[in-house]
Amino acid sequence: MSAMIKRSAFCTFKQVAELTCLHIEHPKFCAEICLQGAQLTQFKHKQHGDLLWLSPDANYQRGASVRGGIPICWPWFGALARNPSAVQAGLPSQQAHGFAREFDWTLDDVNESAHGVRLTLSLGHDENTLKIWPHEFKLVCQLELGDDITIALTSHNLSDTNMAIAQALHTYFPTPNIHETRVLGAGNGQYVDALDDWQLKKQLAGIGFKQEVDRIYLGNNQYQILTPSKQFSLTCNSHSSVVWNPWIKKSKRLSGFPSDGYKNMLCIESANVLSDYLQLAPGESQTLRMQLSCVS
Ligand code: TA6
Repeated sequence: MSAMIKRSAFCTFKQVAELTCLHIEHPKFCAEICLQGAQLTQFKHKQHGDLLWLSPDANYQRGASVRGGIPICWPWFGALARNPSAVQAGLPSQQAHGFAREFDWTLDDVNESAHGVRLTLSLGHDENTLKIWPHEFKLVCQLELGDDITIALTSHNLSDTNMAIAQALHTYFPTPNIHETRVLGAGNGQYVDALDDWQLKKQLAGIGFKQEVDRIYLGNNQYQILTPSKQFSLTCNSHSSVVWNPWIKKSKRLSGFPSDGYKNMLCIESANVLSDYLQLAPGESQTLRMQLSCVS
């Protein structure tokens, strides 16, 4: 890995507290990716500014995702018990959002140009992952960073049994004021309300924020996120997504999260969750793709 970075024009390794991160200084943007979880934690475009929110209280510690950026939730989403039975597969109760975000990934490739930087990182099974999840797999994350952020997360089933996976790219967006932020693109769709006994409900028009929101939207929603300072576009190829803001009470009990942090962030998560989970036959692969742009 270090030979690759030695040849790089824009990338250097940096130690941030307990984590090894790749720092990218490109003419178009600067960014930070932690090897732990292949987590893009910071992305600042030279014209558009920050496309991601990073908590001012974020901890860079082993075994837990950094609060902000784009944590990768895999091979289950949220509480294991809330996943489809095929995904639970009789596993004992474990940490929320799976284990991929808690392990160091390998940096396999760095491809640089005047347009941007394409990084490829991977995580494979080993004795530690097999203790948690008894499947042989390879997970490959390709990040294309330039004027936009494009992520392709490919799950490979290397085992001789079927594999059921739920996943999410848990993207934290910045906003100067959550009270004046709206999300379009889910209108007339259905969602499961994780805060109201997981009931199925109908979304009418745009999503506003006046209380905690924790919803799983069904369908291939192409989102527009309208904040007082910027407008983002988020597209993906899956048929489920999550919209979350912790609001006042939950903000107080989240790790690495300031008590008033809810005012300046929202999560829109490109996902394969609930009925949209992945089923991979032996040898099969599937890719979750998302693209995040700042459109004004
Ligand atoms: O995506 C929404 C959610 O499932 C919330 O319920 C909340 O738990 C959030 O993820 C953050 O989870 P984390 O484990 O990263 O603190």
